[in-house]
Amino acid sequence: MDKKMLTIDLNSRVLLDKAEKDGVETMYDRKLGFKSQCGFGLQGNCCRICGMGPCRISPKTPRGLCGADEHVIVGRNFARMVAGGTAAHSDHARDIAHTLALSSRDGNYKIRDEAKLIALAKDWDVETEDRDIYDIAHEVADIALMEFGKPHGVSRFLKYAPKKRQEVWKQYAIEPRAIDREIATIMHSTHIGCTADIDSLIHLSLRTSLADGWCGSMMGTRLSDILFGTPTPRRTEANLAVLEESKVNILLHGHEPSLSEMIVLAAEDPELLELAKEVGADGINLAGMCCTGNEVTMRHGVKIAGDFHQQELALVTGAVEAMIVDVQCIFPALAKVADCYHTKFVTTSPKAKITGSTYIEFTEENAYEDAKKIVKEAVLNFKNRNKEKVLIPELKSAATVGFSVEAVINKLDNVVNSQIDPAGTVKPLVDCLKSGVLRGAAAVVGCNNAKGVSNEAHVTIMKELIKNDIIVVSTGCGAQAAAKFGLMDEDAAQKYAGKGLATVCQLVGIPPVLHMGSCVDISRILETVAAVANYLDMDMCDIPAVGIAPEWMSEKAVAIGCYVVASGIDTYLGIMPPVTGSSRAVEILCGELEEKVGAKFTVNENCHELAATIISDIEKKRVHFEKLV
Ligand code: SF4
Ligand code: MSK
Repeated sequence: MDKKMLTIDLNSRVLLDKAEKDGVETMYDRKLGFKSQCGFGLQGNCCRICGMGPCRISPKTPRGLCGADEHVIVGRNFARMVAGGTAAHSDHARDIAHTLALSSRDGNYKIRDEAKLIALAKDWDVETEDRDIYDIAHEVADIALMEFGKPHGVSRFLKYAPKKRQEVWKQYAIEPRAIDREIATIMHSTHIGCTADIDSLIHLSLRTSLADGWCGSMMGTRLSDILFGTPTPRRTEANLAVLEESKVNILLHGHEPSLSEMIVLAAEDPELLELAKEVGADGINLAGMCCTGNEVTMRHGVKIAGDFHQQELALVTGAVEAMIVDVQCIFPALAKVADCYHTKFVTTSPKAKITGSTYIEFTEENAYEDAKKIVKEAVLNFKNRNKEKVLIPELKSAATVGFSVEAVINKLDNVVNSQIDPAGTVKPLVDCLKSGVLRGAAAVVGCNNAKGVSNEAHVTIMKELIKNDIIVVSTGCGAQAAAKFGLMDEDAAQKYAGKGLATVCQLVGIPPVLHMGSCVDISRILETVAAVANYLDMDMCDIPAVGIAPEWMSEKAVAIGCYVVASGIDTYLGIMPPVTGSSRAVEILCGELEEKVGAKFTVNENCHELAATIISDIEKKRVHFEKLV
């Protein structure tokens, strides 16, 4: 098989050729090297939870040594994926809360959105009158940090969901308690000799996932907005052609904005710009990958170099002086690829040290100095670039990014008749959904997965949905796929959208696919659906809105899928999770959950069929919705 057929991104194809010539191995080579994947692993029925294992379930060996059957083994593995994903998102939030605790008027981290801080403080009964904004920030940070380990009560963020949804969570007993407690409970319950009941394992998974969506992730987003500013729409460009031959190219990859925000500042430092001149460069060019890329593009318009599957290929351009990473979604393979060029692969977090990288620890206490040190390394490395090895591919697309909930509402105000309607609400969106001008809304989110063709499912599904007047919002690497393929440019509405959506886009001044941020920012999507449901006094499961992860791959995505379903939003996956080893797990996840939480999973690895199912399901949901409104 031609490995270039494993991606639809033409820049990636050019660089796969170059990698071959340069003798560089990439994920695409490794994929071809894997003749087939382990069937037990694919179905989720291999257990290595205790030292007697691994135990693999087959017709001849239907139980593990302890007697666990396929349902127990699949359920435990699934629950542990949810715990892993929740831990990653929430630990990110914990770091942001610590950063908020360090904020000060004359320090590295300042408060950029005071109104959001005051609103959160009031929600949490923190005194705000006649107090210094930083004192308020520190108290809010302490309360946020308590959400990880508080001994009593449930998540403080549940109250942002519609009342009816809160009732569902109470009734089904999935209101999450402290974040760390939920993660620890899963790790304990899935230890050998604990929970051996698939219904219970899925129940635990949903409760833990809600600790991610309606606590960890939501906290990460809100506190990031408070510290770094709530995103507003801005223009940018996407794909590897954003690298510049004449400049020092620095790639920011990973997740937490506390590092990338400082790098953005350091890249403007006159001392470093002068140094760049001295080494013969025309300046410093920052570009982002994965969710760090999303964070900095949403707040600063930093260009998007690419997505998860392009991280190695970015280095293959031979034009990157430094790839700076913090946590999550970083290929260990980058160390080897960087070795083939002059690129410095800089790891910065004690949580994600990688053999073969240059480790320069980043600490929030010494943030600006650390960031300067890292950028200086990159600048000094410019002189080591081998011009003969440089190939920057040609394609890039323009995009408008930065659609926080506030920005969406602000845009909607463009069509409010101020004589009749108040500004600052989701009423225009509700009106479009009610009238059927927009048939529904879809969140297309998540990663790239080597089980499929990179970007194909994302782009196919998004195009089908907008053609059928379903507005799309996107985060994570899905958002980067949309930006790369021109779906986040305003003119995409006229090119690809149905008549209703195209009209709305033109009136409001938005593209048909809205960039809402990084993986933790799926909480922005939850808040938007909640706002629509609240406006209509409905539950979230009554709104014609769906979640879609066409190319998901990470444990974080499993946690996200679970909390989106638990929030009452039907969720569609383009890659089968490792649960097919248990018929009962499939029955619950893809069926019975609907009775309990009002939503379920649907999986289809054929993206055309999946898109058709989604469109038809949204139309079915409209019948119910139209009766209610
Ligand atoms: Fe085997 Fe049971 Fe141990 Fe799993 S927990 S490895 S099924 S003995
Ligand atoms: S970065 S979790 S590959 S979206 Fe958030 Fe992309 Fe998925 Fe990582």
